[in-house]
Amino acid sequence: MSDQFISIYQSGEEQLLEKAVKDGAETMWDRKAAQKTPCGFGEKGVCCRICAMGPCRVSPVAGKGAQKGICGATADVIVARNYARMVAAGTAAHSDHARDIAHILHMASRDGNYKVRDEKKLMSLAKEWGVNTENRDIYEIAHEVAEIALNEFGKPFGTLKFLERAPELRQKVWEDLQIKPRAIDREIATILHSTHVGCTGDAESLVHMSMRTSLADGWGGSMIGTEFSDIIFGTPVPRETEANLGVLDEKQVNIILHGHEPSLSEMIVMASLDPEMQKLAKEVGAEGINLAGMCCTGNEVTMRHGVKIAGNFYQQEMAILTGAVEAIIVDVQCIFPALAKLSDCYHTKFITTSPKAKITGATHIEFHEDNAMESAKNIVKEAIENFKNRKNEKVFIPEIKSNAVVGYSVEAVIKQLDKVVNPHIDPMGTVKPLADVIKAGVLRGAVGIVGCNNPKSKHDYSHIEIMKKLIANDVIVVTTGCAAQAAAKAGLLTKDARKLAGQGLATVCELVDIPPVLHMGSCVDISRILTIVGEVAKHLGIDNSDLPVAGIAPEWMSEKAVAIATYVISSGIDTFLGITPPVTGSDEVVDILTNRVENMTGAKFFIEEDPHALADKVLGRIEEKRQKLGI
Ligand code: CUV
Ligand code: SF4
Repeated sequence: MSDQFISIYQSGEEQLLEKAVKDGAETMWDRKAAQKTPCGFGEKGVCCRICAMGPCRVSPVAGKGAQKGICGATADVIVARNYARMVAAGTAAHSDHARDIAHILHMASRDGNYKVRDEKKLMSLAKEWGVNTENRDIYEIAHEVAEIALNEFGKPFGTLKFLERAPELRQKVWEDLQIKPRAIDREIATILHSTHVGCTGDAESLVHMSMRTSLADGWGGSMIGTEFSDIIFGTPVPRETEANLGVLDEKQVNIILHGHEPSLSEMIVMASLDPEMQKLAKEVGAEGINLAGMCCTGNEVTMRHGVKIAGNFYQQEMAILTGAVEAIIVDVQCIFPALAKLSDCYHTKFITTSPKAKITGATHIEFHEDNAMESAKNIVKEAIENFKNRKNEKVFIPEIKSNAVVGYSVEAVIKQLDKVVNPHIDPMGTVKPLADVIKAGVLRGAVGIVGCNNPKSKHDYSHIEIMKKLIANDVIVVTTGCAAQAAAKAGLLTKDARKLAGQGLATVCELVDIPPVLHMGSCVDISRILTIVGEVAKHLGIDNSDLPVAGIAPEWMSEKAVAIATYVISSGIDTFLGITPPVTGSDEVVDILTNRVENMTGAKFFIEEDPHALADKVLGRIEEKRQKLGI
């Protein structure tokens, strides 16, 4: 195996942590140590502080210790309620992001900062939603489409429009289970209501409601986030980039983009290209402006502009520890509040931009969409002017980075697949070639590997071990979020990585000209994975749950991940978690999630903390599905 593929385990992180000690900087590891043993009640999900009669904590062991909270809620109810609230919070985060993006389309104009970049996608969505497109200005259509999307959040009647994109068999499952989400905000509000003290007191009902709410994320908020970002900023196409902290450049003004919504990061990308800004950078003695992304905003800008990836979730502190970052610009989600104090140890400016995520100790420069370019330039200017404050003796950039190809939207994947279509026999522009190779067994299956980093697991280790094992066994991997960035750093997003693939997958990669692990974007872009799985199922005339596919979140940590995992299950796709969720205090809830839910949705949860055992289980399950399908 070439060094490139193991570099992930020698990424300079140890040196940076040593540097932290020397610089007197505190990191997550110091704080983790200060936490000592995690609270066993919280870990098992049996701590309730929903009302002021409590907090109550009940024993996770039946027949021993307090079995009920003061109101009489059992461990089952408390665990399920806590779980439901995680789903609600995760759905809220993705969907509130989507709402902002829909507002951006609503304000887009021909001469404004935000434009329609993918007219084709807009027109097809307009058609899908019955919007009149004849003899109308493209922006008039855009605004009407945006308004329909905005109404998806609060419409009083009906269910979400994007549900109709799912295979018919899947829609029938949702119909029968009565889990078709109505308005997005309504599902979030309803579950908060139902988990209020003295409301739902039944674990199964809470899981059932969680499924409906989570679908409002996957087939609602997240899908709106993806589709509208594509319309406004362009649908991603494959492009080359580099990943890991080595992308930081000693000679340039380094700006880290961290967070989630492309509305901000896109404008920063534009602002940094502005000749005025470039000139300013030269004036302060830098060779230029070097943008580098982190977390999902990093994914958004890398797949549309090739902006380099500085790292994933766990590396946000590492980036600052290099002492080479002029500014870390954030908007919402997955941002450590610790960055404020950490930045103080260096010259780094920690700039918050969203009224939704202000952080004590940060420099707050509010980003206004209606004045986007101006705002973005002000923020970039702050960073440039900070270059002169850099202390060279405090700079250490680990010289490690890998090449990667990113940007496989569903459209881009289909375009690659067209390479093997004989147009005299088969139609172009479909997923048929993918369905064919899965059916033939050249590919055993397809797996989505997604999610965060978590200090409970060695950084990126589970992501990479699982990916390597799956591709070696002819399972194609698609990836988003911080998992995708782990793959990028490990060199798995290169066409070269094909040599780690089994013979079947390697051949497919060769013919279709793709890496064995495909970068599909940010967390909201898991909706792209739902779309492509659905297209393959439709093509074969079966349901998602019949396909040899699975979802894995090896190192997840956020509530968003719980929402995602739940909508993936509800969409009929098995989900494997590498970190145990706080549900083990209730045998009932564990039984529902890892067993009974299969009778409802055709898919279930698997919890397995050992990455190699997890990969084996995935492979076993894929073969089971193949056998059932008779392929
Ligand atoms: Ni939205 S949710 S740490 S950035 S994947 Fe990364 Fe992805 Fe988890 Fe956050
Ligand atoms: Fe205790 Fe019930 Fe109040 Fe929870 S809702 S804190 S279990 S009394």
